[in-house]
Amino acid sequence: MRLIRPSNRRHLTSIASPDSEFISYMNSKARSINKALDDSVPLCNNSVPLWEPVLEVREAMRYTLLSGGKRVRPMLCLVACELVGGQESTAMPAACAVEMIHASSLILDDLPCMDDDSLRRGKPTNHKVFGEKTAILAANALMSLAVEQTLASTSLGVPSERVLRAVQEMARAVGTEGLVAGQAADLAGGRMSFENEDEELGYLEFIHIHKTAVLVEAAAVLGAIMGGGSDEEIERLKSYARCVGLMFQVMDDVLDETKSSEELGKTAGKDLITGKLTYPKVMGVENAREYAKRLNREAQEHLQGFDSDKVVPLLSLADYIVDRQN
Ligand code: GRG
Repeated sequence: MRLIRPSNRRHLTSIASPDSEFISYMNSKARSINKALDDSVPLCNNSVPLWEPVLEVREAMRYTLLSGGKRVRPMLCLVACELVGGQESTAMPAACAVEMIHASSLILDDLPCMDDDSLRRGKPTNHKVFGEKTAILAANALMSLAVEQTLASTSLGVPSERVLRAVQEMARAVGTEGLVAGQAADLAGGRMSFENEDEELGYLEFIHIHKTAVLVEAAAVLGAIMGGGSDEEIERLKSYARCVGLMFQVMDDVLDETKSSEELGKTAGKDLITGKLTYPKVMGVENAREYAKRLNREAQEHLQGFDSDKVVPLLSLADYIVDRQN
């Protein structure tokens, strides 16, 4: 893939709008990711049809996995791998694994006992179509498939130490140092009382880092590990991805408050109704937008030192996230 470095990218810290070349780059990456995801959950085993109840779980897995997400996380994984000198194909199983974890978390998050949502990506949520029991089974099956996929990278010739390190990073991103911690803090957020605004902001940042940024971070780290990046390269990509992940969630909060359900493909304005702790609530919409822009500049600074041409997709990805409309 050849992305021309726009002239305003000469200084890595400059901010530009995502260009059409980047959008077609993203679409082409999304096409390879979608193909790999499609192949990863077949509806039969070696052409033997599955029993009806098992088939239903596989259909529920495919429903969320293949229902048109933006594929930001797997794309980041592939680009990180290429940035450190690896091939896209080397990181594809890990990229799919990260998207499987994301899909699993969306299914669980939408359940009535969690965020209780009925609309996701403009379609009924998983449990609305398949029922709660099947949705929970599908979410768990996606988690275990994520591990299986990553381990299978050894068959592509990736050294087993890299694969084990990737699985360890992935597991950490899901548990009480990652998604689970963020979700638990988020669910309790509305009931918490804080001494002052700083404490409230600290709690909010904890939620967003764990609920969103950690998986974005894992995507970049897994890609860099699979591509054979040095520890220093992995650390720099991790710092970039943490800023991008946090910025992603700040913008998610802003969009929830400023866009319609039709524009978002999910129930808009829900955070306000449920009294959820969000960045616009704590600092106002305009300050939240400014904060996202600051995080974008910080993210781009972490990329200094990498090849200035190869880094363009990551600069554009950060711009895309801060400017996104859904
Ligand atoms: C054990 C996997 C697992 C999770 C348990 C339920 C849970 C803990 C965590 C929920 C985490 C969650 C849903 C965070 C929201 C992150 C977020 C910003 C989602 C929207 O991401 P996009 O915009 O979605 O990338 P698309 O639709 O484009 O894929």
